[in-house]
Amino acid sequence: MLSKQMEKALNEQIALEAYASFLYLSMASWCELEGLEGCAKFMHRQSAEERDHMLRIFNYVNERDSHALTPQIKQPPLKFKSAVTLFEQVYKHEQKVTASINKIVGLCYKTDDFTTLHFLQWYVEEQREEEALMRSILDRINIIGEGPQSLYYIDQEIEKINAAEEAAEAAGEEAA
Ligand code: OFO
Repeated sequence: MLSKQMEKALNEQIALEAYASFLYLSMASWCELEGLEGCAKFMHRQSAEERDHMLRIFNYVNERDSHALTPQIKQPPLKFKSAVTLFEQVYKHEQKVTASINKIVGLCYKTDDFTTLHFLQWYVEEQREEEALMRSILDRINIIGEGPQSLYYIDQEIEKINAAEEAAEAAGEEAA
């Protein structure tokens, strides 16, 4: 069984991952309305991934004979100033998630919960990858520059990332 403190921390993490899933879904919707098909597809995939992150923790908490709680989700923003501000917000949110995971890792050491520590290693690696991906997207956007004409090129760049991720997923499935 998890300690009460760990159960609470993991339930808060469930809520954070769930919020990320809804935030990215809202971003996907906005991108679709703006005609940014590549960005919309990207955000839909991110949203689905975050739901998966939430469920992994959810199932882990119950598996440890503790109580996983379905979180209340606050309303995410519905509109975004630009593609740049949207990706800046994603990056900022991912940094927040990383900080929260690191805090729980710290709690694992403090309470000698090495089972949860082992479980969280996947998240530590995932956050490193996510932050690096978002930083590379922001770098590309900065190189292209802002403005209405740039949007087409930004969307094309995100489409390239979508294609690479789909190819990686397909390769993973073949190997399995
Ligand atoms: Fe699950 O927070 Fe992003 O990856």
